[in-house]
Amino acid sequence: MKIGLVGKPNVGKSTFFSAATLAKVDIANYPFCTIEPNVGVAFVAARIQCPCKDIRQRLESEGRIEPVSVDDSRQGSLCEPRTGSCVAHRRLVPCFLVDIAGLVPGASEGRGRGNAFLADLANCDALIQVVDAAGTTDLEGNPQGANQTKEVAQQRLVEEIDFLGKELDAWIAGLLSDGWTRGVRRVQAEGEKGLVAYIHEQLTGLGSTSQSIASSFEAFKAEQENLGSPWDWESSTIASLACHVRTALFPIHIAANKFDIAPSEVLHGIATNGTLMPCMADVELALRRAASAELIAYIPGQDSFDFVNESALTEPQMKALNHMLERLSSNGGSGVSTLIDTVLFDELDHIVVYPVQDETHWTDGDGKVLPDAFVVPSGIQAKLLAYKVHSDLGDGFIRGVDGRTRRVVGAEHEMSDGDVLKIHAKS
Ligand SMILES: Nc1nc2c(ncn2[C@@H]2O[C@H](COP(=O)(O)OP(=O)(O)OP(=O)(O)O)[C@@H](O)[C@H]2O)c(=O)[nH]1
Ligand SMILES: [Mg+2]
Repeated sequence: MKIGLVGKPNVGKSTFFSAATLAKVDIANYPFCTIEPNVGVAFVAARIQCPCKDIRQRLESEGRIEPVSVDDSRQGSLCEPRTGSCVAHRRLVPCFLVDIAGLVPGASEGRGRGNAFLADLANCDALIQVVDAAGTTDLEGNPQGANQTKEVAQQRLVEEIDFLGKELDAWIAGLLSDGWTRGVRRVQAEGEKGLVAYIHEQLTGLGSTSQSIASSFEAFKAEQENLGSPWDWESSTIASLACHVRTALFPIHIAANKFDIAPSEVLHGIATNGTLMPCMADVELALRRAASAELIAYIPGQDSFDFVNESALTEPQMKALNHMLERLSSNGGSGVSTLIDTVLFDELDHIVVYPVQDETHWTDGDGKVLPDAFVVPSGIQAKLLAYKVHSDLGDGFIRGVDGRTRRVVGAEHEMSDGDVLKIHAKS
């Protein structure tokens, strides 16, 4: 799973990226932690508690282990995650983030990083546009002073959101226009179906599916009057088609950043086709750093934190942290990890499942408890999950066994959030 961070200069993309990917060293044991400078791993808490909670309950009820002691640093967790971590049965799973710089006017015409920039976007499963909700910068990112009025901030915000949409629209319109005559010829042979197939083929690199193209084509048609035949379409008609296709292919979620200095009610009436979340990326970054230094105990996503080492704090540090505590509680959290969580689990509709080799003890071949947590589309079929674990497991799939119910399940069994599955395969 890969989420791209995009936005005009100086809005806080890199701050958001650093904050979201800064994990305490003991959980950052991800093999790809530094793949490229702008690619990192954010650890997101699974929504359902780790199944190691079920194991603990069983063992406790059978009197085989003691209840959790107060000094247990893992607060009861028994699993052995290969990546991420688990404390108090809060299992952290990896999600890739990419800091994509280079949104400039005219990217679709090759300005700035041009097509390389757009190709970076196309490689992501979802996009988060970081915007300056405080209106302190213009479209090129030049500072315009703090303390902007709500009207000015809103006007800049709308302009900013439109700007990315228009660049993407122009790029897609370009891809469609490139072979338009070829597409139109298919209409003569196959009717409208041929045109839809052409659009789908032109845009497969962007993750288009025939279904998403067909439905955005319907929405486009419903909006147009006297459409006429495609060989007569003006470039504005193709642009409108591109816009419909873009909203289907690239829902854009918005991190309304710098919310700490934004005028009140700035987000009222702002329309988007994805999630809109107030964010304070620099607050999140400061808190994660303080947590890494073991000055505070902070769980990303929460609206407060505890001081753990007050005597180590200087007076200015104490003051700054108290100020951030206030901001956190008045905004209901910094928004950073809440937005990633919402995009991953709600917008992209993913779940976390746990493949194991031993359906009784929920271990792998080496006896490790629940070592793997896979982030997969909700309802994924057992056999497809097997392919994600290993292609041999998919090819040789015989049956699965649900770890909780011990029921045998077939290749088409649909997985739910928090499921534990043993896969039997021919070797
Ligand atoms: N007040 C406030 N400032 C922020 C916040 N997040 C980032 N900033 C500041 O915004 C400025 C730009 O942040 P960057 O993260 O470098 O922005 P960017 O979008 O990566 O900029 P480019 O890489 O130039 O495109 C820095 O001075 C940050 O400290 C926030 O939540 N609140
Ligand atoms: Mg940057």
